[in-house]
Amino acid sequence: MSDVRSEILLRCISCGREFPADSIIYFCGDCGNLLDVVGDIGRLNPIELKNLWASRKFTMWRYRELIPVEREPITLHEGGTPLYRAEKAARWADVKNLYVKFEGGNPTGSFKDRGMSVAITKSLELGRETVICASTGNTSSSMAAYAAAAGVKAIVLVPRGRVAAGKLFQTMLHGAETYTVDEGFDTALQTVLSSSRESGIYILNSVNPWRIEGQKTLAYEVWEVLGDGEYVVSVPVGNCGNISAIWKGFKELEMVGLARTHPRLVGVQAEGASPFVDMVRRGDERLIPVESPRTIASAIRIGKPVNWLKALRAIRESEGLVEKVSDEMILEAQRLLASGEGIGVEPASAASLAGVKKLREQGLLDRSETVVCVATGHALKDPNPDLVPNKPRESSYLARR
Ligand code: AN7
Repeated sequence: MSDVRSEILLRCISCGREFPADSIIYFCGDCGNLLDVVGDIGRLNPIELKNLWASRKFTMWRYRELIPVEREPITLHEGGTPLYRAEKAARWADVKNLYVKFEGGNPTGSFKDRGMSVAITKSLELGRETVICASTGNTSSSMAAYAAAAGVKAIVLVPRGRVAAGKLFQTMLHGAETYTVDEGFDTALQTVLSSSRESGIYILNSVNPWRIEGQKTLAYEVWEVLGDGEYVVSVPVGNCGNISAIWKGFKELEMVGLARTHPRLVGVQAEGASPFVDMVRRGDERLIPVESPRTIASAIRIGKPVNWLKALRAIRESEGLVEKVSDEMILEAQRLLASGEGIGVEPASAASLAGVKKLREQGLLDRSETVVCVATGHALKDPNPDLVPNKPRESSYLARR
């Protein structure tokens, strides 16, 4: 079947100005807003697509008709992650059905691998030999691994002393040239954006619209199992990229004619880093940055999410909801998933489940709902034995038990 590659372009999400797909830009030259990758997907045949996808192995590249790259992709077998039924978590959050989409099952242990597979492939198409990102740790781990696979040089900026051990280790092990900033993620990203304006080094943060093209495939995978959208998808929110990507995926399923409806999206932030949730609740379109974001969930310790406008549309268009949760509730959800379900996730990832419970407690979500919680990263990313009450005991106690 033909695909959408020939008519691909970049379009400003605000003023609609269009740019050729091979432009190396992240923001509209006119109004400064973000860009979307768009293609004429309406003319694809939904039945043919469905059969083709089902005939391929379960990685995100089974959806390649909707992933606009030209060359053979750089892949480490990303996507195709498990969707677990989680009954104890459903009882804990007080909803009828609950599933966990376990993105920790990706090659470097987070959902970022979906986006990096596409973005690194695009880097090669565009002839970029060096890539750069700012990161709270998962983006840098993923970029470092995919850059290694592609033979491209990786440069990383991370907040000093505030990146989880597993992530910093991965970033270094995969060979990224790593720099630290004294401030948080938001400053690191500003530094990347301004340094790249001078150097021309290709940015692989989620301002890069090709990242979104990979991450949207999570929606296709959930849809393949659960079908049309009579459910809620809960997503931890930091820089607002992933929830925007997942929404793009669900919308495209409708545009292609594969789905008749779409799920409602729920965006969850940590209480100490909740500029997006606060804006949605105020009902305006003015993101007020949080100067010193605080939360145990270091992955989403972000005060100035760049993709907020895309994410706002995801919540509004899907008739979704937002919620913010305490660190205590995040850790409780993490322990429940790990010791009740056998699903090990990092704290930021547990925010999606904690948010569902809190929405239920407040009566904002119905008990009859089917919910998919996106568990964005693996427990081993952020090991912290001090936070687990279950401590090892000396072996002589074994005889007395
Ligand atoms: C586990 O790695 O921003 O809302 O630099 O690692 O798309 O930012 C990580 C984000 C959720 C939030 N869960 O996603 C980074 C980074 C985990 C994450 C998010 C992140 P976005």
